[in-house]
Amino acid sequence: MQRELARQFLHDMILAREFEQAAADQYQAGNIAGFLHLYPGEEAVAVGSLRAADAGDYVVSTYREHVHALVRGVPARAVMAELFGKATGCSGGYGGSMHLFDRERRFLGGYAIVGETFPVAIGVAYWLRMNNRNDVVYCFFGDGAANQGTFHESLNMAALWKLPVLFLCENNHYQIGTEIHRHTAVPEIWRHTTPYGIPGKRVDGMDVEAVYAATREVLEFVRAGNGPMLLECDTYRYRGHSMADSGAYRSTLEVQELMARDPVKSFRQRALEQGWVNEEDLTDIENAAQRSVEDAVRFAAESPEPDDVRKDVYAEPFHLYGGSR
Ligand SMILES: Cc1ncc(C[n+]2csc(CCOP(=O)(O)OP(=O)(O)O)c2C)c(N)n1
Ligand SMILES: [Mg+2]
Repeated sequence: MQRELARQFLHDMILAREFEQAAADQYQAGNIAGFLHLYPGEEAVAVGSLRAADAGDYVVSTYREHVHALVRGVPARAVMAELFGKATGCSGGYGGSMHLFDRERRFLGGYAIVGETFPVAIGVAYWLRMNNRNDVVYCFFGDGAANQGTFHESLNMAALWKLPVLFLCENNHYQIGTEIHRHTAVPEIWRHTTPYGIPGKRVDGMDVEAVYAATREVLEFVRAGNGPMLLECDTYRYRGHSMADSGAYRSTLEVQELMARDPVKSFRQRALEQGWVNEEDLTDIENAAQRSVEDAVRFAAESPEPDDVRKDVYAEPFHLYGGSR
């Protein structure tokens, strides 16, 4: 592993952990409304997979997407301001936590509906194929989403048309409070692509290096025109499903066991042992992450709210305003 890449992983994962903690604090302080789904525990998935992407690749994500956006390069300020519903947010303050969007970075959302990402991703991939483009579409989804009809419909079409999609499953073993063996008959999600002739693979999602290596392999396959592939990342979320959920349906022992495999702490340790960083470097990375998140919160708090709720609403004015617009 190159030193630079190791530092990048550390930077991203430490920033992610810091950002999500600040988001939780701001939610509790009443500065963020609606639902808020946080990512601690799953950092190695977003960082390992997205750091393997090219700048031209597209990303379609779920409602647990703050860290995907950050790793893709959306500034922390723009993400936090969106969480606050401010005009300076990456979706102009109209989307909030579940609807981050950044056209320039090809980050196409942020979707609140479970399974909504699949048709969007294959639509983009179809366009790429029609235009002979070599880019790949990342389609993030959770273990629970694998039971939606859209998953199977999209797999079928993606296979038929050999679409350049990386179906990336973040298997955190829970669909809100329902554990995977209670919601999915065959809990190995990577095997669900078999009837469609799509290869699948599983990787330890708590290990950023493993996720990075597996993603590179999958991308190579997809970019070569072989059609889609699925990568299942075995991971865990440390917090509840959203801020409204304490996660009390899980045993303390289970949470403790997974906490002992913390992807941020374990890679931190490994990077030290390998001599990729020293304690001083780590302090610098941690301080920089803290400063950047504090700055993002300040920026979000001081930013104005959107001033026109009708902006970007595409509807017949007659129905909305009685024809008197
Ligand atoms: C179509 C649809 N049904 C139900 C919901 C309510 N809901 C929100 S998140 C969620 C669980 C999804 O679990 P999973 O796909 O494993 O993702 P995770 O939250 O674990 O990342 C459900 C059922 C929804 N948003 N959309
Ligand atoms: Mg899940």
